[in-house]
Amino acid sequence: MDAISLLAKKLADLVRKWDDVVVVSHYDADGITSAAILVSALRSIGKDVRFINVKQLYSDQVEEVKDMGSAFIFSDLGIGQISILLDQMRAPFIVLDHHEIPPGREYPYLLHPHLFGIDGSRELSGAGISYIFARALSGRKDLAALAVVGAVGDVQLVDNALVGYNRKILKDAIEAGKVFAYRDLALYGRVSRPLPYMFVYSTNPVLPGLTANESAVYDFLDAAGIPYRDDTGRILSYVDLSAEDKRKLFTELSMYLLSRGWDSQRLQSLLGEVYELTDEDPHSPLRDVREYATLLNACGRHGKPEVGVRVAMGDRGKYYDEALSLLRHHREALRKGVDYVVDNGLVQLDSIQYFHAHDVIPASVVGIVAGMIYSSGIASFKKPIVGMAYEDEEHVKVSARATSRLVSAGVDLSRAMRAAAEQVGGEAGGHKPAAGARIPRGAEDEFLRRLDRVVSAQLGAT
Ligand SMILES: [Mn+2]
Repeated sequence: MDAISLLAKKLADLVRKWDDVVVVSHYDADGITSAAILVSALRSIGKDVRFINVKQLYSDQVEEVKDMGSAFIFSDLGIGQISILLDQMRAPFIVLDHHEIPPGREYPYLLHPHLFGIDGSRELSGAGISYIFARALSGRKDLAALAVVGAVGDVQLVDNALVGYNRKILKDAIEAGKVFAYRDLALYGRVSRPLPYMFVYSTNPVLPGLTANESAVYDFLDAAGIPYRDDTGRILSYVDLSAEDKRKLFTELSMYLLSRGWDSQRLQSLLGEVYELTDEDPHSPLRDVREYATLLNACGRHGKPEVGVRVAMGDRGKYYDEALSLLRHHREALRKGVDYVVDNGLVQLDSIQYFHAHDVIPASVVGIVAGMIYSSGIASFKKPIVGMAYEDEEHVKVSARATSRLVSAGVDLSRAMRAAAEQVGGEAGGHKPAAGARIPRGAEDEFLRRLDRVVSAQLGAT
C-alpha cells in the first residue's frame, strides 16, 4: 500500500466511527464527482449522508453548513480556507483537497497530493483524492471511473492524457471494467455529436477553415470520401466510423490543416488518449469522459450541482433530463462568451492579457471561456490570460490561466492572484497554472495593475 493510501486508511478508520456525515464539495465537475464518490462509498457502508456543493467556501458558507450534521467531509475544497474552518467549525471534519496549501498551514486530518510530492494541478484531482479515501473506506474500485471524469473535468490532461497518480486511478477503473482507454482523434463531441458538427463546433482547438463553417465541413468530408450517414440515412458520429475511415479522415484532415499553416506538432495535438465508460449508452454524452465532465460542469456552473451529483450517482431519469437541458444552456453561454472576446479583443498589459465580460456571461463560466480563448489560438501564449465578469451586485469574478511553459518560467497564478486580491479586499485561490479570485466591483483596474506587477516580477522582468 502506498503512503497516500495509508493515510487514507487512517482517516477512513476515523470516519467509520461517525454516525452521520455531511459531504461539502465544490460545484464544478471535479467537486461533483468527488461528492458522488464519497456519498456512494459512505452509503455502501451504511452511513447516513447528506451533501451540498458550494461555489466557494468563505465565512458565509461555513456559517451556512456548519450545523447541517455532526461530522463533515470537505472535498475538492477546504485547505485554502482552513483558518476559517478551524475558527468556525464545531463538529469534527476531514479535508480531501488538492488546491494549494496556504503557507504555514497544517491540519492533521488532511489528505492532499502535496503531502506526498504529487502535483495537485495535473497528477491528482479532488475526485482522485476522494476516490483514494473512498476506496480505503469501502473497498469499492468501481468508483475510480468517476475519479477519471473528475480529473478530466479539472483539466488535468497533459498532452491529452492522464499522467502521474491519475494513471493509477485509471488503471483501477479499467480493472473494474468501467472504463476503456485508447489513442484516437480527441476532438470534443466524438461520441454524441453528428460527425460534421464535431468539426463545425470545434473550439478547442479552432480548426482553420472548418470551425463555424458548415458547408466547408460537408465539402471536406465529401472530398475525403468519409461517410457521415449510414445506409438507412441515420447521421453518424465519429465513433461510428470504421478503423479504416478513421485513418483516412486523419490523413485528409492533416493535409487540409497543413495547407492552412499548421505544423506537424500542432496536428499531433489533435490526437490523445480517449476514455469511454463501458456502462453508458454508445451515443450518450456520458459515454465519453470529456463530454461527461462538460455535462457535470454545466450543472454546477448554472446553479444545479446537485443535479450533477444525482447523475454521477446513476440517475438516468428526471435529473439526467435536467442535466441535458443545462448542457444546452451551458454551450450557449460559452458561445456567447467566446463571441464577446472575439468581437471585443483582449486588453494587453506588460505581463498579462485580459477581458472583462461584465454581465454578458455568468461569472461561473468565465474561467472556461478564458481557457477556450487560450486554446483557440486567439490569445498569445506569451502571457497569462485573465477573464472577468460580474458575480453579483458587489463582486467581480476573476479567472486566470497560464501555459505550462509560463509556469516553468516562474509564473504562479495562485500566489499572484492571492497577492493582488488581498490588496483590494478580495479573496483568491487555485493552482499555479489556473486560479480564481473574487474582488469588489470597481477595484478591477487596481487589481489588474497589481496582478500585472506580480506576474512581471515572477517572470523576472523589471
Ligand atoms: Mn478540483
